[in-house]
Amino acid sequence: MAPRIYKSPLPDKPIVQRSIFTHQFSNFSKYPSEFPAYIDAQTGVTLNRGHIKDFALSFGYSLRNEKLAKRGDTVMMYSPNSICWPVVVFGAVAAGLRCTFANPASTADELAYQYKDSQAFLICTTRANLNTVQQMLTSKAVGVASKEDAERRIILLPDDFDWVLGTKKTDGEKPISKFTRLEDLLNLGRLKQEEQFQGVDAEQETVFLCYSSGTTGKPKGVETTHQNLTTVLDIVVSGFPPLSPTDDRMLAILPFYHIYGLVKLLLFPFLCGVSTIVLPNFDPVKFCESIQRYKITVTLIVPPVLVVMARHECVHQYDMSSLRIMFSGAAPLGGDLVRAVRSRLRPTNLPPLHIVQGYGLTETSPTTHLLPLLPAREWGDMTEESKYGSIGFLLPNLEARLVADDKDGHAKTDDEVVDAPEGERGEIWIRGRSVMKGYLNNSAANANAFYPHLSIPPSNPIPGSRWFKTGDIGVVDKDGFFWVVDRKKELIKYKGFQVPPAELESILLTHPKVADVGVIGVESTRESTELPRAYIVPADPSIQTLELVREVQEWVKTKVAKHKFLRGGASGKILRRHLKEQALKELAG
Ligand code: 4UW
Repeated sequence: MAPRIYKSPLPDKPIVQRSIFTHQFSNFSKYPSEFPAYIDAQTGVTLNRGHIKDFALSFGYSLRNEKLAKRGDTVMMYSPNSICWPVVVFGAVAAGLRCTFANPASTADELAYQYKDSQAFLICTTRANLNTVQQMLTSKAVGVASKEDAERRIILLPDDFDWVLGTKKTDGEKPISKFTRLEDLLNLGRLKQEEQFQGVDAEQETVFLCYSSGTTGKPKGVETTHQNLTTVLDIVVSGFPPLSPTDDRMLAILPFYHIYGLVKLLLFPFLCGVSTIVLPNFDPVKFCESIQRYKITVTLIVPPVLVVMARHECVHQYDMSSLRIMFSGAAPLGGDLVRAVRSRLRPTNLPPLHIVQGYGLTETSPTTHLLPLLPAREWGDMTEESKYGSIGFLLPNLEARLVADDKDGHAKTDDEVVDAPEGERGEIWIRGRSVMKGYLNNSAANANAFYPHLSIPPSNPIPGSRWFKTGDIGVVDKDGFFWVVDRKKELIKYKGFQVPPAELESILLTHPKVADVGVIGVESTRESTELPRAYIVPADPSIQTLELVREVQEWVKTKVAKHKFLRGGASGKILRRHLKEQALKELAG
């Protein structure tokens, strides 16, 4: 039977063959170079479009000409959000390098895993993260030869870009550093934009390596190519409500190291000529204060931010009237929460505040679906309210299927892949040019993640020709809108961050008092997130379980970044209740 393939209601965009750097700067002359590009929300220090181009090409020049890195090398960025990010990322890309991005809260062990796996050499980091970096580089796992060798790999990012711009108001001396500093690499020369991109194979060349566990196992390097990014940016532009450089400003609280923040907040606004106001993390007061101060119109968030907006008193202490759109993604968003935030933030005398969703994965670069602003577009008699909770329609250049059965991933022929009947649920499969090239050096994970195009030899896959299995269960309604209704894969999402159960389990198994363990996510409607919870079999059965739970919970905190802490109830009471529910379910089944 022919597969049931869903397409976008929007027309396809032409596929381009150019580097992501050329693409990012393709609209450069359309907007004045004095126009603010990235603004530090707390200090107001601003990099305009001209600065970004100038600094990126200068950093790229130094990387190449100071022999810090050669074409194809991987640079790691390990820093909270700051206005240094575009300089580092665009500069590294201009020099023909790959970038990998680490969670700024990563521990030395987590960092070592990614540093080695991505084969990174240079690491750009902040003064605050230096200790962890040095610990990582000199650890057994990485084992650099000497302290000097470790120091040679570090590029220190400025705490304060005022020094770099020469606009620092005090006459104090610049702090002395034994490390190469970003600012020292910004005045040695400048690449000519064109010369860097000869020989870029946009279809095949990997430029970003974000880390995702996919459907199972430990985090893996996701090979995102230039063409994945140029395609996703172009299709997002056509699905996103129109933005105006003069009227719109976007607030970046989502981390740039995660694909959602990276593409939608670091790359996308610059391409559209819109200013991005950068905060290092989410803090309710700073969030509201920044919306008032910079008259933010668009913000991209995760559902737990909306929970805060629905409850925190600070929303009434600041003027939030500039907000036009809040885009939520990375985890499910319920209609009740949308209603609660809308009525709280938006008195009826103001233009509407749209709270809509996007959907995607690290592996799809990321956006595949967006909910349009209704009824701003011509969508018959649909109202915005009727689509609360939907992830919207498929973006152009992509195809989707909802697969009811693929023999648990072992389907070998097209006949063995059964699509869900109309209106029924199935696993979302996606195909198109923005789907990743694959997981880095991991043929087993790639074999699980893709269903091949059977008429094309797997040794030479045409980009976008294979079906990527998302591990999410969805349905499509009569209007062609998609709804994510369940997750088939193991992944746990804590406030939009990935928590791979296999990673936590392998760490927990190294604890001497733990004989066996299983990690799951438990739903918290109050916080609108899942919470990671471990079930432990003690090595010594006579041990006090509650004490062990507490001990293990504290111990995990020394091993992993904050979002992976075990939060899903440590008390015996909660555990017992849950186990009882579990037992009842088993008996009923
Ligand atoms: N509803 C339910 C959703 C949703 C969702 C994601 O960490 P990753 O790999 O990637 C992300 C990407 C988020 C994102 C992408 C594009 C976009 O426009 C946007 O929105 C505004 C957000 O989180 O995790 C991927 C997994 O996260 C879940 C889902 O399980 C998916 O496989 N997920 N978005 N709207 N679940």
